[in-house]
Amino acid sequence: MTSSSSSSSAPLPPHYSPPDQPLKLIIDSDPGVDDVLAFLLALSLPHVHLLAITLTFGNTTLDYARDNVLRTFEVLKKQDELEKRTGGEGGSRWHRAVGPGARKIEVALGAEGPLKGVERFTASYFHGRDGLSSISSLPGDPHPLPIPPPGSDSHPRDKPFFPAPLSLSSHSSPQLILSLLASHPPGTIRIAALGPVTNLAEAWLQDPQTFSRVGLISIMGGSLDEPGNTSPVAEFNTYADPWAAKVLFEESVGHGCLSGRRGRRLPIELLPLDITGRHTVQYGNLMKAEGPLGNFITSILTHPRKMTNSYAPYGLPFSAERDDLFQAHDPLAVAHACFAPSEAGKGGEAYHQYHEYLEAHQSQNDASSGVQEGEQREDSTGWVYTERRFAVEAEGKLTRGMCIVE
Ligand SMILES: [Ca+2]
Repeated sequence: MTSSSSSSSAPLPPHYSPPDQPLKLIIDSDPGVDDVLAFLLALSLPHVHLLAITLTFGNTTLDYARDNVLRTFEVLKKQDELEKRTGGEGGSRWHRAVGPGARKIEVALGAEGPLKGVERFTASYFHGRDGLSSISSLPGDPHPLPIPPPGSDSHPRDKPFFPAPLSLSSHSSPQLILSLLASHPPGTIRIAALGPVTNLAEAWLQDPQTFSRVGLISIMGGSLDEPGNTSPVAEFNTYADPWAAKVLFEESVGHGCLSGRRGRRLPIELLPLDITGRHTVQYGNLMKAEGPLGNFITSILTHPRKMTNSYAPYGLPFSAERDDLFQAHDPLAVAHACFAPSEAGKGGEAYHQYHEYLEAHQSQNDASSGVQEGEQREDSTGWVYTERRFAVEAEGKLTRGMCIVE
Protein backbone atom coordinates (compact mmCIF):
# COMPACT_ATOMS: atom_id res chain seq x y z
CA MET A 1 0.00 0.00 0.00
CA THR A 2 1.29 3.40 -0.82
CA SER A 3 0.07 6.87 -0.25
CA SER A 4 0.71 9.82 -2.48
CA SER A 5 0.96 13.54 -2.25
CA SER A 6 1.27 16.29 -4.80
CA SER A 7 3.93 18.94 -4.73
CA SER A 8 2.03 21.06 -7.20
CA SER A 9 -1.49 22.43 -7.17
CA ALA A 10 -1.32 23.57 -10.81
CA PRO A 11 -3.88 21.93 -13.12
CA LEU A 12 -1.02 20.82 -15.39
CA PRO A 13 1.99 19.82 -13.31
CA PRO A 14 5.41 21.01 -14.44
CA HIS A 15 7.27 18.38 -16.52
CA TYR A 16 3.97 16.67 -17.28
CA SER A 17 3.73 15.16 -20.75
CA PRO A 18 0.21 14.12 -21.70
CA PRO A 19 0.05 10.51 -22.88
CA ASP A 20 -0.09 9.74 -26.62
CA GLN A 21 -3.44 8.01 -26.20
CA PRO A 22 -6.39 9.42 -24.23
CA LEU A 23 -6.23 8.33 -20.61
CA LYS A 24 -9.28 6.17 -19.95
CA LEU A 25 -10.89 6.83 -16.60
CA ILE A 26 -13.74 5.46 -14.50
CA ILE A 27 -14.85 7.60 -11.56
CA ASP A 28 -16.47 5.61 -8.76
CA SER A 29 -18.27 8.18 -6.67
CA ASP A 30 -20.87 9.19 -4.08
CA PRO A 31 -21.56 12.81 -5.17
CA GLY A 32 -21.17 14.81 -2.86
CA VAL A 33 -19.85 18.36 -3.24
CA ASP A 34 -16.15 17.58 -3.65
CA ASP A 35 -17.04 14.69 -5.97
CA VAL A 36 -18.81 17.13 -8.30
CA LEU A 37 -15.76 19.41 -8.34
CA ALA A 38 -13.66 16.31 -9.11
CA PHE A 39 -15.96 15.52 -12.10
CA LEU A 40 -15.39 19.07 -13.38
CA LEU A 41 -11.63 18.57 -13.15
CA ALA A 42 -11.75 15.31 -15.14
CA LEU A 43 -14.10 16.80 -17.75
CA SER A 44 -11.88 19.85 -18.21
CA LEU A 45 -8.77 17.82 -19.11
CA PRO A 46 -8.36 17.24 -22.86
CA HIS A 47 -6.18 14.13 -22.38
CA VAL A 48 -8.79 12.34 -20.23
CA HIS A 49 -11.53 10.14 -21.67
CA LEU A 50 -14.11 9.67 -18.92
CA LEU A 51 -15.70 6.31 -19.73
CA ALA A 52 -18.08 6.00 -16.83
CA ILE A 53 -19.30 7.31 -13.51
CA THR A 54 -20.16 4.38 -11.26
CA LEU A 55 -22.25 5.46 -8.30
CA THR A 56 -22.32 4.28 -4.72
CA PHE A 57 -24.00 5.30 -1.49
CA GLY A 58 -21.82 7.45 0.76
CA ASN A 59 -22.09 11.21 1.06
CA THR A 60 -25.72 10.76 0.13
CA THR A 61 -28.13 8.04 -0.95
CA LEU A 62 -27.98 6.45 -4.38
CA ASP A 63 -31.02 8.26 -5.83
CA TYR A 64 -29.66 11.66 -4.86
CA ALA A 65 -26.21 10.64 -6.15
CA ARG A 66 -27.79 9.84 -9.54
CA ASP A 67 -29.73 13.10 -9.62
CA ASN A 68 -26.61 15.07 -8.68
CA VAL A 69 -24.78 13.75 -11.75
CA LEU A 70 -27.76 14.71 -13.95
CA ARG A 71 -28.03 18.20 -12.44
CA THR A 72 -24.28 18.78 -12.89
CA PHE A 73 -24.36 17.89 -16.59
CA GLU A 74 -27.43 20.06 -17.18
CA VAL A 75 -25.53 22.99 -15.72
CA LEU A 76 -22.48 22.22 -17.89
CA LYS A 77 -24.65 22.23 -21.01
CA LYS A 78 -26.05 25.64 -20.08
CA GLN A 79 -22.52 26.88 -19.43
CA ASP A 80 -21.41 25.47 -22.80
CA GLU A 81 -24.28 27.31 -24.55
CA LEU A 82 -23.35 30.56 -22.79
CA GLU A 83 -19.67 30.28 -23.64
CA LYS A 84 -20.47 29.43 -27.28
CA ARG A 85 -22.75 32.48 -27.53
CA THR A 86 -19.99 34.74 -26.29
CA GLY A 87 -16.90 33.06 -27.78
CA GLY A 88 -18.01 30.58 -30.46
CA GLU A 89 -17.62 26.81 -30.30
CA GLY A 90 -13.89 27.07 -29.70
CA GLY A 91 -14.55 29.51 -26.88
CA SER A 92 -16.36 26.99 -24.69
CA ARG A 93 -14.29 25.09 -22.16
CA TRP A 94 -17.00 22.43 -21.93
CA HIS A 95 -17.89 21.82 -25.57
CA ARG A 96 -15.61 18.77 -25.88
CA ALA A 97 -17.15 17.16 -22.78
CA VAL A 98 -20.86 17.92 -23.16
CA GLY A 99 -21.48 19.47 -26.59
CA PRO A 100 -23.07 17.60 -29.51
CA GLY A 101 -20.75 14.75 -30.52
CA ALA A 102 -19.19 14.46 -27.07
CA ARG A 103 -18.10 10.96 -26.08
CA LYS A 104 -20.68 8.87 -24.26
CA ILE A 105 -20.30 8.62 -20.48
CA GLU A 106 -22.06 5.63 -18.92
CA VAL A 107 -23.61 6.05 -15.49
CA ALA A 108 -24.28 3.00 -13.34
CA LEU A 109 -26.05 2.56 -10.04
CA GLY A 110 -24.23 0.49 -7.44
CA ALA A 111 -24.04 -0.21 -3.74
CA GLU A 112 -26.86 1.13 -1.58
CA GLY A 113 -25.05 0.23 1.64
CA PRO A 114 -21.86 -1.39 2.94
CA LEU A 115 -20.72 -4.95 2.14
CA LYS A 116 -21.73 -6.12 5.61
CA GLY A 117 -23.94 -4.76 8.30
CA VAL A 118 -27.24 -3.01 7.98
CA GLU A 119 -26.37 0.48 9.09
CA ARG A 120 -25.86 2.94 6.27
CA PHE A 121 -24.13 6.20 7.13
CA THR A 122 -24.29 9.26 4.93
CA ALA A 123 -22.48 12.57 5.27
CA SER A 124 -25.57 14.77 5.01
CA TYR A 125 -24.35 16.69 8.07
CA PHE A 126 -21.62 18.15 5.84
CA HIS A 127 -22.91 17.88 2.26
CA GLY A 128 -26.58 18.66 2.95
CA ARG A 129 -29.60 16.36 2.74
CA ASP A 130 -29.24 15.66 -0.98
CA GLY A 131 -25.43 15.70 -1.03
CA LEU A 132 -25.28 19.15 -2.67
CA SER A 133 -26.34 21.63 0.03
CA SER A 134 -30.03 20.73 -0.55
CA ILE A 135 -30.14 22.39 -3.99
CA SER A 136 -32.95 20.00 -4.92
CA SER A 137 -35.29 21.81 -2.56
CA LEU A 138 -34.33 25.41 -3.39
CA PRO A 139 -37.32 27.58 -4.36
CA GLY A 140 -37.87 27.47 -8.12
CA ASP A 141 -35.42 24.53 -8.55
CA PRO A 142 -32.70 26.69 -10.18
CA HIS A 143 -30.48 23.68 -11.05
CA PRO A 144 -33.11 21.26 -12.36
CA LEU A 145 -32.99 17.69 -13.65
CA PRO A 146 -33.01 17.28 -17.46
CA ILE A 147 -36.43 17.73 -19.05
CA PRO A 148 -37.48 14.55 -20.86
CA PRO A 149 -38.65 14.83 -24.49
CA PRO A 150 -42.42 14.73 -25.16
CA GLY A 151 -43.81 11.20 -25.02
CA SER A 152 -40.97 9.90 -22.86
CA ASP A 153 -41.87 7.42 -20.14
CA SER A 154 -39.33 9.03 -17.81
CA HIS A 155 -40.27 9.86 -14.26
CA PRO A 156 -38.23 12.28 -12.15
CA ARG A 157 -38.09 9.98 -9.12
CA ASP A 158 -37.96 6.41 -10.45
CA LYS A 159 -36.75 6.75 -14.02
CA PRO A 160 -35.12 10.10 -14.75
CA PHE A 161 -34.12 11.09 -18.26
CA PHE A 162 -30.41 10.69 -19.14
CA PRO A 163 -29.60 13.00 -22.07
CA ALA A 164 -26.34 12.65 -24.07
CA PRO A 165 -23.49 12.47 -23.37
CA LEU A 166 -24.77 10.54 -20.34
CA SER A 167 -26.41 7.16 -20.69
CA LEU A 168 -27.79 4.99 -17.91
CA SER A 169 -26.11 1.59 -17.98
CA SER A 170 -28.17 -1.57 -17.70
CA HIS A 171 -25.31 -2.92 -15.56
CA SER A 172 -24.79 -2.30 -11.87
CA SER A 173 -21.66 -0.35 -10.95
CA PRO A 174 -19.52 -3.46 -10.24
CA GLN A 175 -20.75 -5.10 -13.47
CA LEU A 176 -20.00 -2.02 -15.56
CA ILE A 177 -16.49 -1.74 -14.07
CA LEU A 178 -15.84 -5.40 -14.96
CA SER A 179 -17.35 -5.06 -18.41
CA LEU A 180 -15.18 -2.02 -19.26
CA LEU A 181 -12.03 -3.67 -17.90
CA ALA A 182 -12.78 -6.82 -19.94
CA SER A 183 -13.29 -4.88 -23.18
CA HIS A 184 -10.11 -2.77 -22.99
CA PRO A 185 -6.47 -3.91 -23.07
CA PRO A 186 -5.06 -4.75 -19.62
CA GLY A 187 -3.54 -1.81 -17.75
CA THR A 188 -5.25 0.87 -19.85
CA ILE A 189 -8.13 1.88 -17.57
CA ARG A 190 -7.66 3.85 -14.36
CA ILE A 191 -10.17 4.20 -11.58
CA ALA A 192 -10.53 7.20 -9.29
CA ALA A 193 -12.46 6.07 -6.20
CA LEU A 194 -14.10 8.97 -4.38
CA GLY A 195 -16.51 7.23 -1.99
CA PRO A 196 -16.76 4.06 0.07
CA VAL A 197 -15.06 1.37 -2.05
CA THR A 198 -18.01 -1.04 -1.92
CA ASN A 199 -18.44 -1.20 -5.73
CA LEU A 200 -14.75 -1.92 -6.26
CA ALA A 201 -14.69 -4.62 -3.58
CA GLU A 202 -17.78 -6.23 -5.11
CA ALA A 203 -16.21 -6.16 -8.59
CA TRP A 204 -13.03 -7.75 -7.20
CA LEU A 205 -14.97 -10.44 -5.34
CA GLN A 206 -17.11 -11.23 -8.41
CA ASP A 207 -14.22 -11.58 -10.86
CA PRO A 208 -10.68 -11.01 -9.54
CA GLN A 209 -9.11 -11.99 -12.87
CA THR A 210 -10.94 -9.29 -14.80
CA PHE A 211 -10.64 -6.70 -12.05
CA SER A 212 -6.87 -7.17 -11.97
CA ARG A 213 -6.70 -5.74 -15.53
CA VAL A 214 -7.05 -2.25 -14.00
CA GLY A 215 -4.07 0.06 -14.63
CA LEU A 216 -4.23 2.18 -11.50
CA ILE A 217 -6.69 2.79 -8.65
CA SER A 218 -6.39 6.20 -7.00
CA ILE A 219 -8.43 6.11 -3.80
CA MET A 220 -9.46 9.00 -1.58
CA GLY A 221 -9.85 7.34 1.78
CA GLY A 222 -8.50 6.62 5.22
CA SER A 223 -6.54 8.64 7.69
CA LEU A 224 -3.14 7.32 8.75
CA ASP A 225 -1.35 9.71 11.11
CA GLU A 226 -4.03 12.32 11.74
CA PRO A 227 -7.50 12.34 13.31
CA GLY A 228 -10.51 11.29 11.25
CA ASN A 229 -13.28 13.51 9.93
CA THR A 230 -16.20 11.23 10.80
CA SER A 231 -15.09 9.83 14.13
CA PRO A 232 -12.04 10.87 16.14
CA VAL A 233 -10.07 8.12 14.35
CA ALA A 234 -11.78 7.41 11.02
CA GLU A 235 -12.16 9.13 7.67
CA PHE A 236 -15.67 8.98 6.14
CA ASN A 237 -15.11 6.54 3.25
CA THR A 238 -13.40 3.87 5.35
CA TYR A 239 -15.93 4.48 8.14
CA ALA A 240 -18.91 4.04 5.79
CA ASP A 241 -17.67 0.65 4.54
CA PRO A 242 -14.62 -0.69 6.41
CA TRP A 243 -15.40 -4.22 5.14
CA ALA A 244 -14.97 -3.19 1.51
CA ALA A 245 -11.75 -1.34 2.35
CA LYS A 246 -10.46 -4.50 4.04
CA VAL A 247 -11.26 -6.66 1.03
CA LEU A 248 -9.52 -4.29 -1.36
CA PHE A 249 -6.52 -3.20 0.75
CA GLU A 250 -5.77 -6.41 2.65
CA GLU A 251 -7.55 -9.53 1.48
CA SER A 252 -6.70 -9.04 -2.20
CA VAL A 253 -2.93 -9.08 -1.52
CA GLY A 254 -1.24 -12.27 -2.73
CA HIS A 255 -4.23 -13.53 -4.75
CA GLY A 256 -3.19 -15.94 -7.51
CA CYS A 257 -4.44 -13.70 -10.30
CA LEU A 258 -2.04 -10.96 -9.15
CA SER A 259 1.07 -13.10 -9.63
CA GLY A 260 2.06 -10.97 -12.61
CA ARG A 261 1.77 -7.82 -10.51
CA ARG A 262 4.62 -6.37 -8.56
CA GLY A 263 4.19 -7.25 -4.91
CA ARG A 264 1.23 -9.46 -5.94
CA ARG A 265 -1.14 -6.66 -5.18
CA LEU A 266 -3.62 -4.44 -6.90
CA PRO A 267 -2.16 -1.15 -8.18
CA ILE A 268 -3.76 0.90 -5.40
CA GLU A 269 -2.42 4.33 -4.54
CA LEU A 270 -4.14 5.85 -1.56
CA LEU A 271 -4.74 9.53 -0.94
CA PRO A 272 -5.62 9.63 2.75
CA LEU A 273 -7.06 12.54 4.69
CA ASP A 274 -3.55 13.41 5.91
CA ILE A 275 -2.76 14.56 2.36
CA THR A 276 -6.08 15.62 0.87
CA GLY A 277 -6.92 17.77 3.91
CA ARG A 278 -3.92 19.95 3.15
CA HIS A 279 -5.03 20.71 -0.40
CA THR A 280 -7.29 23.63 0.28
CA VAL A 281 -8.86 26.49 -1.65
CA GLN A 282 -10.48 29.53 -0.07
CA TYR A 283 -14.25 29.34 -0.44
CA GLY A 284 -14.26 32.97 -1.53
CA ASN A 285 -12.17 32.08 -4.57
CA LEU A 286 -14.36 29.12 -5.50
CA MET A 287 -17.61 31.04 -5.10
CA LYS A 288 -16.93 34.17 -7.13
CA ALA A 289 -17.59 32.86 -10.66
CA GLU A 290 -20.76 33.90 -12.49
CA GLY A 291 -22.92 32.19 -15.10
CA PRO A 292 -24.74 28.86 -14.74
CA LEU A 293 -21.66 26.96 -13.54
CA GLY A 294 -20.53 29.68 -11.15
CA ASN A 295 -24.01 29.94 -9.64
CA PHE A 296 -24.19 26.16 -9.30
CA ILE A 297 -20.81 25.93 -7.56
CA THR A 298 -21.77 28.73 -5.20
CA SER A 299 -25.04 26.93 -4.37
CA ILE A 300 -23.49 23.53 -3.69
CA LEU A 301 -20.71 24.95 -1.52
CA THR A 302 -23.10 26.82 0.79
CA HIS A 303 -23.60 24.06 3.36
CA PRO A 304 -19.98 22.83 3.56
CA ARG A 305 -18.84 26.44 3.94
CA LYS A 306 -21.19 26.99 6.88
CA MET A 307 -19.96 23.80 8.51
CA THR A 308 -16.29 24.60 7.90
CA ASN A 309 -16.69 28.13 9.25
CA SER A 310 -18.34 26.78 12.38
CA TYR A 311 -15.11 24.91 13.21
CA ALA A 312 -13.21 28.21 13.51
CA PRO A 313 -11.35 28.34 16.82
CA TYR A 314 -13.30 29.93 19.65
CA GLY A 315 -12.02 33.24 20.94
CA LEU A 316 -9.93 34.17 17.89
CA PRO A 317 -10.97 36.66 15.21
CA PHE A 318 -12.29 34.89 12.07
CA SER A 319 -9.54 34.51 9.47
CA ALA A 320 -10.41 33.62 5.84
CA GLU A 321 -6.88 32.27 5.31
CA ARG A 322 -7.28 29.87 8.23
CA ASP A 323 -11.01 29.29 8.72
CA ASP A 324 -12.68 29.63 5.30
CA LEU A 325 -10.95 26.78 3.47
CA PHE A 326 -12.49 24.11 1.24
CA GLN A 327 -10.57 20.84 1.46
CA ALA A 328 -10.27 19.36 -2.06
CA HIS A 329 -10.31 15.67 -1.04
CA ASP A 330 -11.87 14.11 -4.13
CA PRO A 331 -10.38 16.47 -6.75
CA LEU A 332 -6.94 15.42 -5.51
CA ALA A 333 -7.70 11.74 -6.15
CA VAL A 334 -8.87 12.55 -9.69
CA ALA A 335 -5.76 14.69 -10.21
CA HIS A 336 -3.64 11.71 -9.20
CA ALA A 337 -5.50 9.33 -11.51
CA CYS A 338 -5.14 11.79 -14.39
CA PHE A 339 -1.55 12.92 -13.89
CA ALA A 340 0.44 10.14 -12.22
CA PRO A 341 2.92 8.71 -14.73
CA SER A 342 1.31 6.15 -16.97
CA GLU A 343 2.46 2.64 -17.69
CA ALA A 344 1.80 3.13 -21.39
CA GLY A 345 2.86 6.13 -23.41
CA LYS A 346 5.01 9.01 -22.21
CA GLY A 347 5.88 8.78 -18.53
CA GLY A 348 5.96 4.98 -18.69
CA GLU A 349 9.55 4.93 -17.55
CA ALA A 350 8.77 6.78 -14.33
CA TYR A 351 5.87 4.44 -13.59
CA HIS A 352 8.11 1.43 -14.20
CA GLN A 353 10.85 2.83 -11.99
CA TYR A 354 8.34 3.50 -9.25
CA HIS A 355 7.10 -0.09 -9.27
CA GLU A 356 10.66 -1.43 -9.37
CA TYR A 357 11.29 0.68 -6.29
CA LEU A 358 8.26 -0.80 -4.55
CA GLU A 359 9.36 -4.32 -5.40
CA ALA A 360 12.90 -3.70 -4.13
CA HIS A 361 11.48 -2.16 -0.98
CA GLN A 362 9.17 -5.14 -0.50
CA SER A 363 12.04 -7.67 -0.88
CA GLN A 364 14.13 -5.69 1.56
CA ASN A 365 11.34 -5.76 4.10
CA ASP A 366 10.72 -9.46 3.59
CA ALA A 367 14.44 -10.23 3.99
CA SER A 368 14.88 -8.20 7.14
CA SER A 369 11.43 -9.07 8.54
CA GLY A 370 11.22 -5.42 9.56
CA VAL A 371 9.12 -2.74 7.90
CA GLN A 372 11.09 0.28 6.85
CA GLU A 373 8.39 2.84 6.67
CA GLY A 374 8.48 6.42 5.67
CA GLU A 375 10.89 6.16 2.74
CA GLN A 376 9.82 8.52 0.05
CA ARG A 377 10.18 8.58 -3.68
CA GLU A 378 9.25 11.34 -6.09
CA ASP A 379 8.23 10.63 -9.66
CA SER A 380 8.90 12.74 -12.71
CA THR A 381 5.70 14.72 -12.33
CA GLY A 382 6.19 15.67 -8.69
CA TRP A 383 4.04 13.07 -6.89
CA VAL A 384 5.73 11.82 -3.74
CA TYR A 385 5.03 8.23 -2.63
CA THR A 386 5.50 6.67 0.77
CA GLU A 387 5.17 2.97 1.50
CA ARG A 388 2.84 2.44 4.45
CA ARG A 389 1.46 -0.67 6.08
CA PHE A 390 -1.80 -0.59 7.96
CA ALA A 391 -4.93 -2.57 8.70
CA VAL A 392 -8.51 -1.31 8.56
CA GLU A 393 -10.61 -1.84 11.70
CA ALA A 394 -13.99 -3.29 10.73
CA GLU A 395 -15.27 -4.77 13.98
CA GLY A 396 -14.67 -2.18 16.70
CA LYS A 397 -17.50 0.19 17.58
CA LEU A 398 -15.41 3.18 18.57
CA THR A 399 -12.67 2.44 16.04
CA ARG A 400 -14.77 1.49 12.98
CA GLY A 401 -12.94 2.46 9.79
CA MET A 402 -9.71 3.37 11.58
CA CYS A 403 -6.50 2.68 9.65
CA ILE A 404 -4.17 1.13 12.21
CA VAL A 405 -0.61 1.73 11.12
CA GLU A 406 1.92 -0.96 11.87
CA1 LIG B 1 -16.80 11.43 -2.22
